Amino acid sequence: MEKKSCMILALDVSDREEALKIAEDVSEFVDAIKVGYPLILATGLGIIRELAEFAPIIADFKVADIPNTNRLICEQVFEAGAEAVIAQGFTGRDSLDACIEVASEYRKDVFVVSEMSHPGGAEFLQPVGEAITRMAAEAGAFGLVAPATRPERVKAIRKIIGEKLTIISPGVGAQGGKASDVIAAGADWVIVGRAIYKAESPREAARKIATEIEVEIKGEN
Ligand code: O7E
Repeated sequence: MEKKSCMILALDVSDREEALKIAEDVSEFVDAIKVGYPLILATGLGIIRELAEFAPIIADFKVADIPNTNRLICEQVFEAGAEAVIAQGFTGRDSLDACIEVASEYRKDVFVVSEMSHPGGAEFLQPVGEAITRMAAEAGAFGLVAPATRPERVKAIRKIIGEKLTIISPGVGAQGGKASDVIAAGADWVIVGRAIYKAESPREAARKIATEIEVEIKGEN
């Protein structure tokens, strides 16, 4: 996945036409589009190939099962045309290994959720987030999913993985995170959903966040 705007669109709408229109409108400002249960359950897995015309697709199924089931899920996801899949880390190393094995067969990537951005993410997952991060690095994942609502946690995860893995970070906008803060904390990409797809002009909203990130990155150099 090429790093240009450092932004990923979370396309959680449930209408096919709306999804395709938003993807086309904002494609200039995003490096990838994340699709998950809301859009795929509503429109079918074929939406991945349709959207791939505009940007690489990350399939957010938060895969969290036994190794054999994880393998079967990942095969479907990559056959459907996704460039990457998102897996949960809490199911353990063997389950994650199954996702990474399938991804490498297809020459695709796996992102692992270490901890989540919502308030409940601090309840059970955060205390084991750093252990999950280390496991994901050892297993050879491409990147981690870390919360934009807690830039200090992004910083801590970056410290553990160094420059070896990437970090994608959801929680910007509707959940209160600020794109420039999370990039400054060490995320490679921010993931933005409602702040773009619910905006009056998704294109203008995406442009604004992309500019904020660009200013932050230029300021660092
Ligand atoms: O709040 P929004 O509308 O900007 O959407 C955020 C998206 O990121 C949404 O699809 C949600 O399911 C996802 N997400 C989080 O918000 N928090 C997390 O901790 C993890 C995810 C996620 O996508 O995990 C895999 C990247």
